[in-house]
Amino acid sequence: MSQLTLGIIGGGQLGSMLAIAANNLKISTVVFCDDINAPAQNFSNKFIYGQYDDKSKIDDFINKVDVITYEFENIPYKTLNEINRIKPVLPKPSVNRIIQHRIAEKDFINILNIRTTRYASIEKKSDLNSMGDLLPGLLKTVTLGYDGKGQYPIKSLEDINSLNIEYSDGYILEKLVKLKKEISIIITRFNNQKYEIYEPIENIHEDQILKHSKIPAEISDKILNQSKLWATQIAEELKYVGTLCVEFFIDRNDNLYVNEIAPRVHNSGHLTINAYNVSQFENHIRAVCQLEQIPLKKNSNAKMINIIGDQITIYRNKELAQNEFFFDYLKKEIKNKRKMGHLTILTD
Ligand code: AIR
Repeated sequence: MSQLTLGIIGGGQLGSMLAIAANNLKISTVVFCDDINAPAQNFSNKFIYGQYDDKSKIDDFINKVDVITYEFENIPYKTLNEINRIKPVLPKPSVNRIIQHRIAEKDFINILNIRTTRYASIEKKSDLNSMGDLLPGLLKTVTLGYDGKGQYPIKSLEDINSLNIEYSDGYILEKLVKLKKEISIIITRFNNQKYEIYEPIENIHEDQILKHSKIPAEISDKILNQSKLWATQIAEELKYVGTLCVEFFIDRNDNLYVNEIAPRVHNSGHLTINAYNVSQFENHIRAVCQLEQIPLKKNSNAKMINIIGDQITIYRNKELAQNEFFFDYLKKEIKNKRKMGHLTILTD
């Protein structure tokens, strides 16, 4: 039995599913989170509640673990870096620093000759006046924000007047593509330069929140191969260790664009728990803890439905069919637009 203890920074649903996967591999877990009600404490061996800049809590956490990972890209770089000086943090904090910053992230992708949507940095309101050709677009905070938080659709320059935002926080304006489909690739890179890559997942968003995911994605072979190649190039260039997700747009002319990178396990990959021999979570643990790499095998096609807000109360009382798998995130408070659970349906 392994004696390894994994530290997980962040305690939401992704942390929960990582802790469960670690536990199945006989690895104990300590979750460190700034939310006293963090759901992952229900699945970890230990839980440390503290702010991410609380030195004594950070020291306590470091002392209890051998290797550290994180489940949320919004963890401050400073915290990750400080911890990494003493015990290994994987993926390495410099990866998170690039991806936390939407402009640095897109610049990095473009340097690899991989297409993104067009974008510009917005530092003050007047910067938007000359941005007509990036409209319709999406104005996003450069750092922080997820699930549509800190994002403002802009159809025309008039829309700017009704915005009540602090431009000095730093924004990016991204031109919208004429969207046909969204897909994601989940890839795990191991320390030894080897990969396990899942087939593309097709995603449907509603109100900027992921609603459904399914495999197989209905896409051409060209898009399938290109998306896998780009995700592999990104993971390699970052010298990434662990599971990473690349989200893509496909436009009406079948052009592929990288939307964004998530340096972590990803919501669209929840279906890998039931559809594959090894889930995205288990693969992440295997990579960061340097365990054996197992070739991926799909056992079934699948569809995943995100359960958002008060829909959770319906699912908590729902009788499940044999091919349905429900996961309740056990979040203390039901909030509008909050991801509360998911249901995976194996389709054949
Ligand atoms: N998460 C991370 N990036 C995007 C998402 N959805 C997950 C993480 C994080 C949790 O959402 O697991 O901890 C936060 O959810 P909430 O509902 O507390 O904001």
